[in-house]
Amino acid sequence: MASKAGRVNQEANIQWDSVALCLDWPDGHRSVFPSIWLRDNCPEDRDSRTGQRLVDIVDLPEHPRIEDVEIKPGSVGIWWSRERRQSWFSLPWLLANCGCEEHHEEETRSFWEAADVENLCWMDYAAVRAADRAYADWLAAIARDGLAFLRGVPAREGEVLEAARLLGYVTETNYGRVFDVREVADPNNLAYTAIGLGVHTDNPYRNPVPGYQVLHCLEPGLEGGGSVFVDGFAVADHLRASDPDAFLTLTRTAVPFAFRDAETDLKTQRLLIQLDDSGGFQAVHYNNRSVGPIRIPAKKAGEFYRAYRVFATLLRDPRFELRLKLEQGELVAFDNHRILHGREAFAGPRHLQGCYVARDGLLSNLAVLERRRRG
Ligand code: OGA
Ligand code: NM2
Ligand code: ZN
Repeated sequence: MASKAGRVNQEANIQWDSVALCLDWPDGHRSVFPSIWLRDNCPEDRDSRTGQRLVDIVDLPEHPRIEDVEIKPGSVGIWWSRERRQSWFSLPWLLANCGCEEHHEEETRSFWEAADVENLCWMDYAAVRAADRAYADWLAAIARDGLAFLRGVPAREGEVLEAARLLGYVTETNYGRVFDVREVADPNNLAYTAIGLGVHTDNPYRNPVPGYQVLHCLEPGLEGGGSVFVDGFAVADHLRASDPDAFLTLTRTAVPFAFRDAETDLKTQRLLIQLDDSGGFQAVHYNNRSVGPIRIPAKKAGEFYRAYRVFATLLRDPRFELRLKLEQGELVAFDNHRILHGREAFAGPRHLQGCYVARDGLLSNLAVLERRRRG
């Protein structure tokens, strides 16, 4: 498929009737824009300062008709029947908003497994903070791979919050704005003990589930304490191919998750594998420590437990694992709706600081950086 950008500098062949505008681009692609869609997107119906729309769908004619079309280099003007107005659309804008299947969101994520871990992104904290280009590269790596690392993050308390601001807005939870992952005397969560944790996503019992997680190593401890990361989408993709029945079951069975301590009582239900409206991956949620009793008809229980076990077995297959030990001053940021993380049991004074970041900031920051780069 030719890229959209490749087409925008060239003129299109334009045809129209009263209910649609049809643009044939030089590479043979055809875009068809229904008159109601064009009428709904008239640029003059937007506030010039904010770009926000000033009209509501019910303010528009139900069956707007195109009366005439005027063409200038790079843009097309539409005269509307029974309205004294002409609306101008730029050709690049029309192409960028073409509604055909082919132009729907292209996959920008790339799923990885153990064999690919050499390609995962490690960058220097100072470099990412010093230059927009490096900053954008680091964010883009998280968007693509679901995680990226930093080294040279000063091992001081609270620095994780500074680093987290690179991604977006920090989400405060019952664990605080920042949480200390270390062994404590009276833990409310197994994370605050020295035992190993199987791969999981955090807080599936919360609504919404925290979007990103940042973990910063202040003190790696003496023995053990290595980290494991798994791309949940790579595993789910493998499951889709290798056991379609199990895959389907996990995309349809809501699983209860819960967390409870003296002050908190969180409960919600999640699909372990959640798809978007076109069958792409939306989220993977998995946390053996906080699964509640699933309420399921007896005749469906067998298939659910089979599917759950097959998925859980794949999640611990070394084929999908990235294993490393975070050293002092190293930091990982990862998509908590995609990447599972775990740790080995440890001994000695290990201390990580972590926080959660809301989901929408990363792509917003990346888009703004990209906008600035284009000038
Ligand atoms: C957690 C967790 C990882 C670690 O706190 O949820 O997974 O390396 N910690 O201690
Ligand atoms: N902590 C580290 O989701 C979980 O319960 C994992 C989260 C306590 C914030 C642990
Ligand atoms: Zn965790």
